[in-house]
Amino acid sequence: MASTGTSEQCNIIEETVHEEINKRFEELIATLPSDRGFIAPTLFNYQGFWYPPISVFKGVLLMQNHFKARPTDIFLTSSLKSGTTWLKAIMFSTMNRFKFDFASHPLLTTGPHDCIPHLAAYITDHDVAAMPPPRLFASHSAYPLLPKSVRESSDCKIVYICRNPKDVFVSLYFFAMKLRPPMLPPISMEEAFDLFCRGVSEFGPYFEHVLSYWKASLESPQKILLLKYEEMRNDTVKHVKQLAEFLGKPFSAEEEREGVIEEIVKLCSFEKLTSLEVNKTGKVAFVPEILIGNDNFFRKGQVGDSTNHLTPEMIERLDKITEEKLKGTGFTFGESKKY
Ligand code: PAP
Repeated sequence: MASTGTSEQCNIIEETVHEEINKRFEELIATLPSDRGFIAPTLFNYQGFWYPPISVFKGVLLMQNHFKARPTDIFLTSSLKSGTTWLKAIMFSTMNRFKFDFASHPLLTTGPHDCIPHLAAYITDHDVAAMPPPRLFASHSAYPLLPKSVRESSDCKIVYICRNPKDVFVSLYFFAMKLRPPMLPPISMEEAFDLFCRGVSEFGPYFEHVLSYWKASLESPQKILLLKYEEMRNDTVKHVKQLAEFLGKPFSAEEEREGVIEEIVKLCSFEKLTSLEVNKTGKVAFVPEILIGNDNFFRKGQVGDSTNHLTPEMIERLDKITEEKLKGTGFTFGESKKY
């Protein structure tokens, strides 16, 4: 892939860099601990977190070594199945509310995942330096694995969303059942649950992922906003307002009077997004070789669905792990009024 400018103007990844990363990737993979994945046949533990050996992992290496943060950058970060799709829609429509009207909004014809790219996938074949500010990116990487320039920037913003681990597990299991290649041996819910409890799941361990952002948010509250899926479900308007303020784009009194926040909430609601053709039949390619139907990112969108799928023993085991992991951290997962 050819560069289209000087390194100052453009940081599209050069072919030689791809070759170097491929070499490093092959060397790394041979040395990393591995285990079973929910979706991928094998996961590799890189810097304490589990990655599938696909181009996203290579993208993480590219992102860590070649991405240069700018003060205006905004990151949406999350572990899998914590509310990324929903927050992408909310963040995109909040940040771009002066550009688009609700009757012809891009979200009516574009899936949320195509509105905010995942940096590790996107950086492999896009010129991220050419993107106009503010650049919005998503990442499933835990905080310590974000590029150094992002962690060290005192200006760029990070919004992290987390969710109750029981619902994350159930959501992830059903997602994996749809996306796991049919040639792989099946994985039962019990096997997957055991892996999750041992901390093995794509981009996990889940608790360490959440706590990495929790700790960072305590150190830099002006830089990192931690949102909880359940609390957002309880009062979405309040959280969209909080998000806009955090991102430096507060709603004016006039916007509030005109119901702009409610419009955003309605546009991004589970009901609205799932009614759209693009989210029923459209597909997203995070990396060129993998096309995923947008419908896979919407299932029930409920809080507490895990109680319909987990046995009392599973709930007890995961509750106990949650208690142990969170002990002394000051962090608690969100709760729902309807839970
Ligand atoms: P990802 O990590 O693969 O991007 P992510 O969007 O984080 O997935 O999580 C998907 C979950 O969010 C699904 O939960 P469920 O399996 O328990 O149903 C999905 O239904 C839910 N979700 C997607 N869009 C919305 C929305 N607009 N409002 C509320 N929940 C949503």
